[in-house]
Amino acid sequence: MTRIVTVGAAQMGPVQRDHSRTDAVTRMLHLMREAASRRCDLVVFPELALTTFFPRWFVEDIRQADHWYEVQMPSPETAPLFDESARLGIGFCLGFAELTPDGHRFNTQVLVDKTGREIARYRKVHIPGHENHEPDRPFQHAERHYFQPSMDGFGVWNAFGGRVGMMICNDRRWPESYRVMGLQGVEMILCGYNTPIHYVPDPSQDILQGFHNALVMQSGAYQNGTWVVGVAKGGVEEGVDSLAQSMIVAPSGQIVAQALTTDDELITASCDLDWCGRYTGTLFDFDRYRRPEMYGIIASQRGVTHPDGE
Ligand code: CDV
Repeated sequence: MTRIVTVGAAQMGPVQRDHSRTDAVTRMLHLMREAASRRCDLVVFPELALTTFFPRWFVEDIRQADHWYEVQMPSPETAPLFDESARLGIGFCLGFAELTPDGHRFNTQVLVDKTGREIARYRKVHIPGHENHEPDRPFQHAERHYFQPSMDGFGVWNAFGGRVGMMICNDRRWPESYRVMGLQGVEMILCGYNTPIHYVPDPSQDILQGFHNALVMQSGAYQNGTWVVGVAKGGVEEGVDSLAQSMIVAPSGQIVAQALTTDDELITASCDLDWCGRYTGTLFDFDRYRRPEMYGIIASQRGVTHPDGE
């Protein structure tokens, strides 16, 4: 029996500062219903989907930013997503800022099954940007001020008839993210993102944002024999233009669906999870061909050491 998961990548256009959570949820409900009408098993929303990308502003006293975080999931504002998921019989994955009861702040994605029940929670591992206010920037990317990195790492869960993993935005640029999930037999990785097109530390990368986005997800998919679902919050949000180009990538590395707009848009693909085995059972038969004894420094060393010891 084939194992087909029909997945929807529910790209969102901008969520402006004065848009409420209810505004965002209303848009997501619309996308979810469209996904259900296209027979999706699962619909994936972007990183920090409920609010604007608030790390673009710096506030010294982080408690003044508490209103951007969710202290419960579901909450009265987000419950309609869980209720509609159960009513329609469709799972979903949602990115949000999480403030835990003991005061920890994470950039989080939740995976919910077709009955509206939480399966898993993933907290972002690679936190990009800066810790302190950098007033010379045209806009901030202070994720390192607002979020602590996950201590749990990359999990893989039995869900939707296969093995599903999650990562968030900057995680997709790091080969280790995919490999840690690949070594747990992942078959589909779900990834929301907010990627400003202007990369302040090196603007020469601006024109390459779309290329780099595809490059990392296509190579990660191929090298680990997995489906990858990348979902943007794109368009001009509070004056900052962000990459759209949401895509669904096959284990072959081929893009099978890609968003055309920079706004709310659903793209779908029927993903044969058994296709993963064509890669993980041949070229990338990890057990047969990997040489972990040669890769020790990947797990033991953080930065670069040069051959001359500098
Ligand atoms: N939200 C993100 O993690 N954004 C980052 C930064 C570096 C733009 C990204 O990798 O796309």
